[in-house]
Amino acid sequence: TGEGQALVLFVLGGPGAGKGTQCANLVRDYGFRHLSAGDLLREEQDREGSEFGDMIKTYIKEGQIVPMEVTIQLLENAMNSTIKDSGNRKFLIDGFPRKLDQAVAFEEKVVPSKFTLFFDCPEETMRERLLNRGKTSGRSDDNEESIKKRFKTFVETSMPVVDMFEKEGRVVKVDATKSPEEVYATVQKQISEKGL
Ligand code: UP5
Ligand code: MG
Repeated sequence: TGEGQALVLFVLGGPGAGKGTQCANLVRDYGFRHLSAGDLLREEQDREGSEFGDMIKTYIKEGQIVPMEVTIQLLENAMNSTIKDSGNRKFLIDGFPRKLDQAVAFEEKVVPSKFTLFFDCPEETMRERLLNRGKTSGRSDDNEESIKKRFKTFVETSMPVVDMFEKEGRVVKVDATKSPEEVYATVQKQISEKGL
């Protein structure tokens, strides 16, 4: 199917760091297809007849990580249909991998990433952004209680993925505290140094 030849960037960062916001900029200017693992899971949760709907719902509300078989399958399906429908093989994989074994499995079975774009942001800033978004997002996890759980999972389970890639010299780290425009200017500068 050709996903083995895809160009993949992982886009990681804590809850509310601005992954989705910056991916939209990169789609506009670089022609990537944006695949948010969280969005794919929420779609699957709402899909009529999904056998995983209830399970996904619980995991998301509790800030827990959905078993990777489900997420990887959704990502592969989306990649394959993008390649088939448009020929586009450039992907931003947003919010995945969130656990070390997911990183290993994806890079072995699907395709190695070119590098990881990591949005670095303190919790207090992320918390404010999420609570603010929660006023209108309708997301079941944009509330105080779920946000606390998401932060804990991020620190304990997902940050080790970034640390592993960092040790391998495969992370582009961006300060995500400034305005969206300023953050994007940094992203553009840093990825151009990586040949994009
Ligand atoms: N905003 C953005 N940038 C800003 C800036 N520079 N200055 C001021 N405001 C800024 O942004 C969040 C909010 O902040 C928005 O209102 C935005 O306008 C503003 P956004 O770009 O949406 O941030 P993002 O990092 O994408 O935040 P998101 O909430 O999507 O991150 P999460 O990682 O928490 O959510 P995700 O959807 O990836 O995952 C949700 C859940 O799904 C997980 O907790 C988990 O339960 C499950 N999941 C899995 O199990 N496995 C996966 O592989 C993926 C998800
Ligand atoms: Mg997002």
